[in-house]
Amino acid sequence: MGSKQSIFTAQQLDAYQVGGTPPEDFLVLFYRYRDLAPQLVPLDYTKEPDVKLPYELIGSMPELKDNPFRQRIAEVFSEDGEGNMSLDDFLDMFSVLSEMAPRDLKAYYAFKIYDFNNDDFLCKSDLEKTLTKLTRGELGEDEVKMVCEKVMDEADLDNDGRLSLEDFQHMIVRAPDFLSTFHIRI
Ligand SMILES: [Ca+2]
Ligand SMILES: [Ca+2]
Repeated sequence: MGSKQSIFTAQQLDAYQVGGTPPEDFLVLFYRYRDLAPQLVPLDYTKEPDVKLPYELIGSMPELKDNPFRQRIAEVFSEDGEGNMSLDDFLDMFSVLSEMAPRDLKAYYAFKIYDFNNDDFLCKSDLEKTLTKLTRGELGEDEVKMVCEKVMDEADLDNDGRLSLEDFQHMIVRAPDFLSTFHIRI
């Protein structure tokens, strides 16, 4: 047990707990992270090493590799916006994807993930990309466009032709499928 304690300082462990990751999950996640690249991730984080794992390793994890949004997920949670992840990024990602995460928090990140051009709104083109991925290519282009228009019609409460986070939060109450790709069991 002594070796576990020396990976992080007591303050770091406290901070991670405040961040919402239960302590037991935290160490499990740390080892998951480290196992992706033991040569890059030291067993001493007390001096906060500047380590980032490349997207290729993150995206190949069994929890993500079949998720059509894996690249967007990694981009949204990585500080560099390119999917390369520090341990902090990695912990944030799993705490939001966890089945325990509050729905509002999940919805907030789902919105960011679906906002492909990062302009804080879901426009038609964001929605079309989202639907194509959500249905894993099973819908033809015309069907995607139709569903998209229907979603926009119903969800765009202020009629500005795009969905704000608020529009989106209302929409997912009736369309929980938009959150279902973001539940991950660690
Ligand atoms: Ca957008
Ligand atoms: Ca709107």
